[in-house]
Amino acid sequence: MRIVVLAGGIGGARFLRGLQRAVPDADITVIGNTGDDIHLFGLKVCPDLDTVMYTLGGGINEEQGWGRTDETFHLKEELAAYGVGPEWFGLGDRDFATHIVRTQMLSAGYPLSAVTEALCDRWKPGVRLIPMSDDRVETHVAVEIDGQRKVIHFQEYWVRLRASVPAEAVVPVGAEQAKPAPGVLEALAEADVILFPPSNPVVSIGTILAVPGIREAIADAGVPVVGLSPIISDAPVRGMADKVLAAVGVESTATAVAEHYGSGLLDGWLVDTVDASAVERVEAAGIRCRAVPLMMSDLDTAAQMAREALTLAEEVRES
Ligand code: FO1
Repeated sequence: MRIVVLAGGIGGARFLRGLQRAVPDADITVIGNTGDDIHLFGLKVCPDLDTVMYTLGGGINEEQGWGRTDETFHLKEELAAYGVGPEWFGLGDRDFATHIVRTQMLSAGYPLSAVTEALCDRWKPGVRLIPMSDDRVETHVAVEIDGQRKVIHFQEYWVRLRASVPAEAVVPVGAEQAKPAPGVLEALAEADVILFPPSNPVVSIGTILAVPGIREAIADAGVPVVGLSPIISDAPVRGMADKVLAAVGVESTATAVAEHYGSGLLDGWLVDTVDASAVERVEAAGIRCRAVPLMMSDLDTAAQMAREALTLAEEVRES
């Protein structure tokens, strides 16, 4: 079975681990979000691609869900000693190696998709990880701080500010001019099922859908598209998705997120059992809906969630 998954960071990566456990023989292609990318110390950092690569490759810092395990921060300390910032983004020594190799290859002219493939040669994540685009896309957030309106990089909003101020607007800068990376449209056209894991619907999956051609390819794929709600009982399971949902005028509920994606895109939607009352309204929106446990607390629950999503996809296919 050929499965294509649009993935952001931590939630997407943990779901993918469950999916691999649920269908070990499946051919899984991951279209990774690159809107979180940030240039620091002359290096290109790709947080969502690295979170998928490290999580499935066995190098992730499990508690954090990002960065490497067994990290040290000598480089970070030395940079700070020179007064070279920013200090609010925690890059570890082992993680730096990934960004140095990536930046070296990009400087040599390799596209991000080729670089990602080369990095995955080491990590062997067991999926094909393709960035949504080889073109630069960086999500910026408009905020008002001390009465002054300014636009900051998503990572500064997310990590330095901890999303503590409302996001007035969230803009994937460069998305309109970006092209899907090689293999993205082909994978979508050949997929037997397409999944939206519980990643951030705005800054992760929304950013991938903002690359011209990708939303259309999914809508036209003619195969079941099934998503899993990242919102459980009106709150994001992790992260601060509600902060950016508000910026795009979507309330933080499982139903609202399904309606935000729309029945033109989604055929099926899984909500948590506590949101069982949402099923009727989601189905009224033309999207098949099931209430199943979505609190992805460990590998077994992630695997069960994946099985539920694939079961719903088959129900959709037969209907
Ligand atoms: N998230 C944080 O909350 N604090 C950090 O210091 C931090 C550093 C970091 C370094 C590399 C990397 O790949 C990811 C990192 N993240 C950090 C996570 C990052 O902000 C992700 O983009 C978000 O978690 C959303 O996916």
